[in-house]
Amino acid sequence: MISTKDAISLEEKYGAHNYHPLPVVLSRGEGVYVWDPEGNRYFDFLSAYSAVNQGHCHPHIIGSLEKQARTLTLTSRAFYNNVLGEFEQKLSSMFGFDRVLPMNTGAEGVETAIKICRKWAYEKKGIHENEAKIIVCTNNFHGRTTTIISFSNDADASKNFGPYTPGFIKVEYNNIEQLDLALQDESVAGFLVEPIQGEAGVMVPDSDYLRKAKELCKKHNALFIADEIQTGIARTGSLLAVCGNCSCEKACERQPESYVKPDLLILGKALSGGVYPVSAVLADNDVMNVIKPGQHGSTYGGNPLGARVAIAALEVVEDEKLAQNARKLGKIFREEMEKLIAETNLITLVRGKGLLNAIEINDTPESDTAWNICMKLKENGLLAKPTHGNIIRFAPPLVMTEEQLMECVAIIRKTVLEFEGA
Ligand code: IF1
Repeated sequence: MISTKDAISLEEKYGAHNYHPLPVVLSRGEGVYVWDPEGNRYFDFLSAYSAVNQGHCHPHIIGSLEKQARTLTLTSRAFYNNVLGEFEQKLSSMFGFDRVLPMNTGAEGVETAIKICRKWAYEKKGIHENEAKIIVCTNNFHGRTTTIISFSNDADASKNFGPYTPGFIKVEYNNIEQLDLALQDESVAGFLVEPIQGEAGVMVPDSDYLRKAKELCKKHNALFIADEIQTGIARTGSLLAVCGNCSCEKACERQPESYVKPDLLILGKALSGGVYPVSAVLADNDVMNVIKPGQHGSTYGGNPLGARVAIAALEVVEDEKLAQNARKLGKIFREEMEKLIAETNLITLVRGKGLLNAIEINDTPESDTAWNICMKLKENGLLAKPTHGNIIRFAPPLVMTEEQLMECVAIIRKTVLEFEGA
């Protein structure tokens, strides 16, 4: 097998340099573990940015993939296929929406939601053609297309990729007054929001923010659009982050009072357990039915292989009660980090929900301290990545056991205390 050194130098020589990875090469994965070519084992504390919630190479998902791959992979939507309907039914009933529009990547899901929202605004709300605006939040991350980066305020994501797509207004995240003000504009079609901002450093809004935002949207006849690509599929201790404090496997079975139902829900990443790109937009009839034949689609969107994989990935979430596990382990993890914070000056805080957490390192965003800690964590057998310089995101697969989590806590503890002593 190719060595770590050779694999890295091939990428360095032949790949576009659009990433700055931690210098570790992964050649195998199983559950919460990944291995490098030299056979070193690591706990995966990134889970491919929450795509691998079900753990690496989950046997049920891979079994479904193998079987379907030998049977039928792609038909295009020029014809029906015998798996898509089953997938759409499963997704609709699990998340409580009338209809599903399947795509592939997260960014395509976001683009789809934007298109549906605009079309709804012209055809249902009566906004004048080409005047619809969508409200977004500061420090958002919704993907990499030219339209999506048009409303990013991260210079790396947007600078020199213009001209930018018009039609977006920015308000401060977690600021309900600013949202209220922006919604006064009658040409506003919707509000696009991450229920917890991932890339921004796992920013959890006030507990009533989403509910109030939804109420304001309703009052002003604008669509509440939740990007749950990263937060959805059990990551935050609920099936969706908008499920609030309920951890059952269906939205919204048990605690309707804690649920903030979006008008448009965007899913991706763990919808397919990190096995094959599948994203989807969910909506009820009054919104989804603005899309008519020929008006939107994708060659691969809704293909039988992806649909079969996604059905299996959702079954794993239900069968293994991943939302409940994420909730339980997340609580333990933050408690353990609080204990560590009491012992060290290197970490200033821990925040998050379920198993989407981050710690802040006591140094400037320009420093390389968080990066160096991640390098030490790697040497000690745990993989995590810094974000925004001094924040480290911790998001292990949700199939982790409490015993494994405590082993990881011990690695983090040892690494941080050693680092501080050095
Ligand atoms: C990369 C971040 C995470 C997302 C939300 C849409 C998308 C994403 C809320 C687009 C994607 C990824 C993409 C990945 C890094 C990663 C990320 F740090 F950049 F922000 F997860 F935290 N909405 N997030 O988080 O989905 O088109 O990529 O399938 O390398 O850019 P995609």
